[in-house]
Amino acid sequence: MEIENIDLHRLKMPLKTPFETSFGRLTYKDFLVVCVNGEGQTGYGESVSLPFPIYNEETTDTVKYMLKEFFIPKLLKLDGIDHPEQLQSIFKPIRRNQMAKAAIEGAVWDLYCKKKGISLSEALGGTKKEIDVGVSIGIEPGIPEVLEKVETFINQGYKKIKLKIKPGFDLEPIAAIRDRFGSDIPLMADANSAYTLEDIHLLRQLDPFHLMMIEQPLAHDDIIDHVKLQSELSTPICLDESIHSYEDARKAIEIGACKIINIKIGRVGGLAEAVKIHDLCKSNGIPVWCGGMLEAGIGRAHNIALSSLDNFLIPGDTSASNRYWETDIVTPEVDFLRPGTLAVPDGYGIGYEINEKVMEKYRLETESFSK
Ligand code: OSB
Ligand code: MG
Repeated sequence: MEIENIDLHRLKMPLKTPFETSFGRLTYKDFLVVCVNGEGQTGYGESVSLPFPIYNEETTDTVKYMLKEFFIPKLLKLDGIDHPEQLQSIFKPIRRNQMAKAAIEGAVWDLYCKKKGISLSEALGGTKKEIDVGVSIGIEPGIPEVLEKVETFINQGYKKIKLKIKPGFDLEPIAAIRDRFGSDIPLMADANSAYTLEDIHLLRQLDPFHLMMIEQPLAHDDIIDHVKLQSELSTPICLDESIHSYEDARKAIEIGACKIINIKIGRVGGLAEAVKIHDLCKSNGIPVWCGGMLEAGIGRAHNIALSSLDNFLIPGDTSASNRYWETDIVTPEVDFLRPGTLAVPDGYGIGYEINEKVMEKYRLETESFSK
């Protein structure tokens, strides 16, 4: 497969409503769309980085820098490429920068699938035709706002409600949700590393609420303390920030740091690594789900294809486009097949077309690179 040139578009899309986590508040998404062109076709990838290094160390500007200086030149220097999995070894000498690697790798997967005439789901070994999805609710000004959002999303049919928590906004909103909606709604909490082992007593008080899991309660770079915490909690711990690779996942599972893993394609450096982590978890009896980074439609499409693998046993964070966007950059927009489910497209590649008009509306700049 020949790669002739690559375009980088920078977009800024306002979120319908601000999204707040324990690490900060987001009002817009500033991101890159990577277009890899070859033999008359285009593969699309999306950088999932945030404008600020508050979730991990990358930002949209660092991703752009790494793409321009390292990953794009490396790719254009190649004499074609047979399979997207080759990128792992090609990029290996460059440390970390997972979101930058994933953005360009995703575009190459899409192009590869389009050339082969298969869907991305098929190329990854996906088997599901329909996936269950949930929704992530940010930290709200107060409990009434939380309850209103939970009600809206449950009525829409979402199959998992994830509430962001932080010290001072944890037991009360969780208790209020259980009180109002009962013990049967699929509910979990995501702390984004807001606690330490000193908070064990408080976190144990979450156990009676039978949460599906608590996501990343402790430090973003920890697995050791999570082992201690998990041994004291009946609620399963799910790791997000701490898992950057297959090796991280292997070690976390080996020492008992978590019972569930959230896989984000950007956080682990691409689809090939994501599939490896999925397979590892499957063979260890660890269910996985696909996390989200407030993606626009291209990123959402990649998440859907990944979620079609069979060990994605828990509904992911890939909500419909209208959860965050007035209008999305793909057509059709990502929308429910049935309440709380998305169809896995069977068209070639990511299976969604780009809505050039919407891309144009939100585009800040474009840079092009050729051999
Ligand atoms: O921790 O999962 C997270 C958004 C930005 C950064 C980190 C996280 C999130 C979300 C939103 O929870 C998930 C989504 O709906 O895309
Ligand atoms: Mg998370």
